[in-house]
Amino acid sequence: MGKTLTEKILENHLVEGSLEKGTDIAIKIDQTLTQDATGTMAYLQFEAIGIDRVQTELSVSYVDHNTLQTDFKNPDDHRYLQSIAARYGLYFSRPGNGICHQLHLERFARPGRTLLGSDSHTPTGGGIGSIAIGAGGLDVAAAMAGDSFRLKMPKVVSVYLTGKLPDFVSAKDVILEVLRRIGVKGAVNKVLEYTGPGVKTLTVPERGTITNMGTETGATTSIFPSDEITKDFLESQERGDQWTELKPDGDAVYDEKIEINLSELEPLIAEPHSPGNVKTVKELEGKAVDQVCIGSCTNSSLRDLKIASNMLKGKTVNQDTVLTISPGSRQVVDHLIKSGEYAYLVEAGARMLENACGPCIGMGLAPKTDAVSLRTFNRNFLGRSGTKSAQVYLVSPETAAASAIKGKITDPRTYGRIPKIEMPKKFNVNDNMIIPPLSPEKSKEVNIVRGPNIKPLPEFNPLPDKLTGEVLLKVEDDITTDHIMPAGAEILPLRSNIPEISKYVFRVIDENFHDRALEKDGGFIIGGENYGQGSSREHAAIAPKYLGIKAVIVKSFARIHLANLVNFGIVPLTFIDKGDYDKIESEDQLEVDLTTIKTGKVKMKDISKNIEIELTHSLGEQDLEELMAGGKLTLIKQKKSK
Ligand code: MIC
Ligand code: SF4
Repeated sequence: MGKTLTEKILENHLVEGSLEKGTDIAIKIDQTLTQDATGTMAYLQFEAIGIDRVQTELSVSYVDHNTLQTDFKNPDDHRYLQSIAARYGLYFSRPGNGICHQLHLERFARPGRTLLGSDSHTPTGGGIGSIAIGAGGLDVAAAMAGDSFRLKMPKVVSVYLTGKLPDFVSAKDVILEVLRRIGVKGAVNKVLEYTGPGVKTLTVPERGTITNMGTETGATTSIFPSDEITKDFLESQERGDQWTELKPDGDAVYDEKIEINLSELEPLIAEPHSPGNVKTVKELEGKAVDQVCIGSCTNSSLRDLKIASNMLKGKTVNQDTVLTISPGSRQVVDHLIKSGEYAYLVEAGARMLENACGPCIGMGLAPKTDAVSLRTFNRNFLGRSGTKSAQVYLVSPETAAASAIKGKITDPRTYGRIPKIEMPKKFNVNDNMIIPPLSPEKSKEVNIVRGPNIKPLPEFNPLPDKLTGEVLLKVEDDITTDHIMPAGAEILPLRSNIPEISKYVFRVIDENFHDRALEKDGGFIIGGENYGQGSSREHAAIAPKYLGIKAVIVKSFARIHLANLVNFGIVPLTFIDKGDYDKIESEDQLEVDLTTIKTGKVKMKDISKNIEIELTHSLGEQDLEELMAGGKLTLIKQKKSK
């Protein structure tokens, strides 16, 4: 039986288990990436593991999230990260160099390699034919220490592309179409593998846009084959020697198939507050727009900014609309400057921002009260922009540019002149903002620099057999990590300070959560489907654990968050009968008996309602060992001290 590309790469990296779908497997990790907002915690954990040098083929530490420096905290973290990279053998991408995923695609991602990143959009690397997976910082730290990465062997979905994108319709519309069809939990524990004749019509950065935002479907990752187009891209980045052809077998068997005719697509838009709320731009045309933001790891490649600049050439941004541009990398800016296209953006009145995540994660440029903000980004979760009342819509660069000019939601096909863009044969490669690893001898002499905001890691105890306490919060379906542990300019600088950041847990939906959790000495969270979708931030587990959360009991979990809960000793349980969700209320007293957890079943008493409910989980033996020890790090340390 023929194999899919996903199966081929996973098989090459298999350390434990088999290719049987849904079973636990462990794979060897070739490359890792971190960014600053998750990296500080990941490296504190790496230090705690106590390895002298990273064990991977390549590990890169990027700085792109916490670049707004309103006090000492973020720059202190940057210095810490730089010193860690020098000490432990990593590449360090300096602040200002660009967004991790864009940079990794340009400079490091390789066909056929595995990449584990402490950021949920790591699958951008799937655009070049790597198996690139997002994970919590501790899993990335363990991979840097040479451990394999555990996951459920995913099902493989063929996304079969035919045709060719029409003018003004782009890669963003492809992934919005996928989201329109399968929604934000449609690909949990699945890989979206792109196949069919339409694949060859898409360049690597366009493929990266698609695999990047595949994250919003809950997919483990997304991947494109490595073909002649991949070869051209690698050559244009002076990395031609890293190319290898990769494709599925002709008779590969897929678990599911989605067919998309690119020629039939039209501009799409995701409405607030979920990337899964997809409509056609036509349906919303004419709505006044206060802010347009172009950039983020989804849409900040040279191609995307060339389209935007050429559409804005000779025009002025509407007087009632603010346009921001955050390019993906210095390479992108360098090209735009040398070709003169940067000037088109400046002359049109765009506010030119740093090469960083910026407004995507609420790091500056928050929209005004009740604003309509149109963004080329991948997430529009409530409050993420920094303004809770803002209505954020997700669109392509074409739709964004056309709307910025008109000041209202505009179908770019009505724009008129078709912007002709010319892509360079060779990119301007300049790695002078990437500091390479030091030799093992030199690195031993490096001192780690720690600012006062970097607090020691909290320690967690082994779990007791019985968990008791109150339901502190009951929430609905699709609760995101931006609800659990919000980000933004005020909170992100606290990522290396768990006691401080824990004050903001659930802040967007429940202002008193922190105080109540402490007052009640911890307790339980009840949730619906797809709990914890979104970011890889392990702070969404560590901070609740710090506040005494014992178990999270839901209808279903998002993949990365589930792993993070285990990593920090919060018991992730699911209802066997989803109807039981309705029986439990906030403030109920619960008692959860963990003595049978190894059987896969757990009994819970709702003492207030005097009922018994059966729960289950999807954890393997090793997960359970880590969980019951109080978390993965506790277990690693215990094993080391023996
Ligand atoms: C995001 O897009 O939500 C982030 C910020 O990049 C996160 C990582 C983080 O919270 O630091 C992600 O996607 O994993
Ligand atoms: Fe940065 Fe936004 Fe991409 Fe997350 S989604 S890595 S915040 S640009």
